[in-house]
Amino acid sequence: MPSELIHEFMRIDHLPHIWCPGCGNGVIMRDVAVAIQELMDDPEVKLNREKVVIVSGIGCSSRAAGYMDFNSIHTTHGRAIAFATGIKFAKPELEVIVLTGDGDCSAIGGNHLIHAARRNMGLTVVTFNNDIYGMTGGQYSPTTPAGDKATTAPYGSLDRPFDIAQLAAGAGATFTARGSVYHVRETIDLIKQGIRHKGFSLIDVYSVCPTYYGRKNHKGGPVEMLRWQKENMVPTARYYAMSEEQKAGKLLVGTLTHSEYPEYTDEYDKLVKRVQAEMAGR
Ligand SMILES: Cc1ncc(C[n+]2csc(CCOP(=O)(O)OP(=O)(O)O)c2C)c(N)n1
Ligand code: SF4
Repeated sequence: MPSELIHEFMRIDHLPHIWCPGCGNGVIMRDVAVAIQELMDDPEVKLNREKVVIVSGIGCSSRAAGYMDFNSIHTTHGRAIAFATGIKFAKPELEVIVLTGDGDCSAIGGNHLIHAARRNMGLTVVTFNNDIYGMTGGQYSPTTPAGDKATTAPYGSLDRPFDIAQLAAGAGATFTARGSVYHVRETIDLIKQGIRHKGFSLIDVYSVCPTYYGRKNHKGGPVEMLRWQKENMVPTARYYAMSEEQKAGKLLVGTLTHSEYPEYTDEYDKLVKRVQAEMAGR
């Protein structure tokens, strides 16, 4: 991260951070900071930093909320979206951004995820998806690929993994996208689109955890894990120019679904006004 950005957006007194060398979390945290900065500088948007709230749960990735110098809250494991929903309800004018791990948002927090998506709550969720529980020692998570190893699956996981973006889209999210720590520029742009989208948006960012997922599954170090993303994840323009054969086994980096539907706090406000008018007319 350039030093101006560190001084502008980081709580220097919270450093050094806890992340392992080669972890993807710092890259995604920077993507979020750059996305915010670019939206603050964009004359069409003029995002007000004072209106940005960053909410996280618990996990290595969730530490980002503590390191970022915004109105931020580091909550409890699995409850980031629940806290964020409460904040958005209390002050709908705030731009509420959730930073969450794959375990945090799709295991213990799975119900909060699907119901916030179903309601189309005006939140932007950025998942730091490293396919494992990093903080607690490498247990498998709902995104661990079937057959891959984890502390709790020493012979390989039997479970079929979730595609978090598909899960959110199926539950009603109106903007879903996939990014990666290799595809920095694309991921920043997707986060910006998610913040600008009115309604529930989720950007599933594929991260790397060399310490647990990489080591247990012989994926090499951070460089090899990033190389995998470079070779197997394809940005939109190139992806759609590929033949079906070329697309086999490749993952799109870009917008996955985008639709319009009334945002929940707007609808709630209308409901309150309608009921107040009815009561006043009695
Ligand atoms: C209610 C509750 N259950 C379990 C835990 C233990 N715990 C802390 S972090 C974590 C998993 C974190 O995994 P993930 O959300 O994928 O984030 P990562 O550490 O990989 O970034 C667990 C199970 C807890 N703190 N609170
Ligand atoms: S355990 Fe994994 S996710 Fe946690 S800081 Fe280390 S590399 Fe990152």
